[in-house]
Amino acid sequence: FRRDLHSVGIIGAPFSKGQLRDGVQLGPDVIREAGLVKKLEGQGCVVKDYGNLIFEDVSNDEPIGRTKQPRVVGLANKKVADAVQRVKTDGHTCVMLGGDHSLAIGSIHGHAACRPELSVVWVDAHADINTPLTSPTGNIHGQPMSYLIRELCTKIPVMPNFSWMKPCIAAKDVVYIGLRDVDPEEHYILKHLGIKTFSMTEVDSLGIAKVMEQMCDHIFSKVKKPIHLSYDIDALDPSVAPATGTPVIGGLTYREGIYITEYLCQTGLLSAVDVVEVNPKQAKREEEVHFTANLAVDLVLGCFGRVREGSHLANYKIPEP
Ligand code: B3U
Ligand code: MN
Ligand code: MN
Repeated sequence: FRRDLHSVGIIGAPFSKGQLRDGVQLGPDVIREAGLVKKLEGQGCVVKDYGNLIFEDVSNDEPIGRTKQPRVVGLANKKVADAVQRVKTDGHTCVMLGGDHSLAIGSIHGHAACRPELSVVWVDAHADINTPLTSPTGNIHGQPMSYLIRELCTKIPVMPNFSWMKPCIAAKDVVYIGLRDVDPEEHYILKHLGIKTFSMTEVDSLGIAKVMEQMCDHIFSKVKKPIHLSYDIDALDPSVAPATGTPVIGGLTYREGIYITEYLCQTGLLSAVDVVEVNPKQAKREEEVHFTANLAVDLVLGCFGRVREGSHLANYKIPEP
């Protein structure tokens, strides 16, 4: 068997304004405090932590239609895009720690600037594919996919601080896993564009192993493109990931969640990973913060070679007395 050497570049994105709950900006720090860098190094990764991005405030960021705080979200995502592009140019697999899921706009855009042909694996309870005109809440964290998918470009209004971006992903290159809270308008968009989805129903009926096989059959049907994994912690069941803003009952188990990362690691094509929506202020007890953050760390470890059977160095010898 083969043991890949992973070079990992970490970006913290302490940003919360794609939604209204305070606390999700603390995600990068609680995930680091759970030992992310040390644990990655402990499994043989070479890690460069680029630290946290600093996001500027925008005054008078009035809603546009229903869309809340569009200017500050647009500006923050430009920063994320530039940072991800830098990490990719430096030759690492990029890990973007959120922050809310609006940050996937910048993360995927920056990734696509370096790898024009990308597949996106979106692991989430939600589809996050509302357009600014279909969104029931106006929160941009429920909309990032609609900005990124080429087939939706005529449905997205012009918005301030978004002129730096253009849609860069084809609908056929997107796969969802874990869906269980999809708005009717989003459901229409998913069906209309023929996007491949594995909702919790498919996870139940097929099992996670078949889901991953079929997922890969879909995204690798023609050429093998680099994979962008965008992992919303609320894909996991609230019993294992309670510290998040919009928990939805009936989610992935810890084992299913980890299996996704192990499987994607095995493809050898993981090129960037987002871990978003960890919100320590949404926990009821301190303990919940810790197991949600530990879970986030375990997901990243799974992306970079950790396997549950254990592993050892190629030159290991049993000590002789
Ligand atoms: N679909 C709803 C709710 C939502 C989306 N993402 C989260 N919540 N976390 C919306 O606001 O677009
Ligand atoms: Mn999400
Ligand atoms: Mn979600």
